[in-house]
Amino acid sequence: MDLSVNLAGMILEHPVMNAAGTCKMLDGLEGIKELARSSASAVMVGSITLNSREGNSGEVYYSNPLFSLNSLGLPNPGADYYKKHLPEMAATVHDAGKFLFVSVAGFAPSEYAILTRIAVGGGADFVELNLSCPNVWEGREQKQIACFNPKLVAKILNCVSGEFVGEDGEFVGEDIRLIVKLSPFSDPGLLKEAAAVIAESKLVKAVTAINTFPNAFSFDKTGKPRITPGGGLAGLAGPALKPIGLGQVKQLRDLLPERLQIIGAGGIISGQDIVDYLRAGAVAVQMTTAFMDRGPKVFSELLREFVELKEKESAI
Ligand code: RRO
Repeated sequence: MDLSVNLAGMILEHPVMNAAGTCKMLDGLEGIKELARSSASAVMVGSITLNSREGNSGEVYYSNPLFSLNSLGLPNPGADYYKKHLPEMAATVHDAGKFLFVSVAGFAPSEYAILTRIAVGGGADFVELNLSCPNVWEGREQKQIACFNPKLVAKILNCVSGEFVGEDGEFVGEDIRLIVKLSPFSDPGLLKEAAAVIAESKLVKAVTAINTFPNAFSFDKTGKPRITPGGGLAGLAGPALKPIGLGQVKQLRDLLPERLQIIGAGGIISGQDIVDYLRAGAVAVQMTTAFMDRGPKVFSELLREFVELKEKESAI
């Protein structure tokens, strides 16, 4: 069965891949090499930052069958590591017939621009701007989540576009495949504003909806927060996030021009979840919690379920 997907002109074998936050290194259990051997149609690396980051400490991940919580805090070895290793990462992924996505997270608009340039230079086929990281804390201060500030989103997109201007001042970034990743918006009016800003950018080809729901909280049986950093506040994902994710995809499909595609994420643990996200308006899907909990075999397992459902559908 042909499951191929045209994402911004690139033909993915099928719509299923890992989400950002699950693969940062070349080697290791959840490294690029492992993902290149999996059945995912593309490999997402990142989010990466300019400076290396250890990430948050203590309990940073929890999951149960209903939801997951994380406060990883953007751990990654920083731009120098990726400058050195992205070409090999790209070759590994390309040799496996897959595409390389790199998620970048800046602490200023200029950092998004620099990181995008590094990702493209290293061979990334797609660059995902993470405008929605909920878990960066400086003491009790939580870093602003960029996507909730449309003016900041515009600044970041302008800054990244500015990186792709030729000597004569003309735009030379037509071939850059930029994706922006958003948080779930509880205010439909604000989502409309953010969508309008994104639609104005020539660089953006797709939107990933959604990142985790910020600042969720859970106690363990003894009354202790399940997550240590941020006083226990953490990004919520897993099955509980699916109806919210579907709602965001549906709204974005109505708000965005047709040329902007949508990648769905949030609570995908079965083939039916993939069908539902595609029905809501996504062209591809990403997984975090299911991959974290079940490992790389999750891609072949979900694909099998997805194909079975498609076959039943076409038999009707
Ligand atoms: O690293 C994290 O804690 C993290 C990131 Br950057 C993100 O975008 N979303 C998330 O749930 N966790």
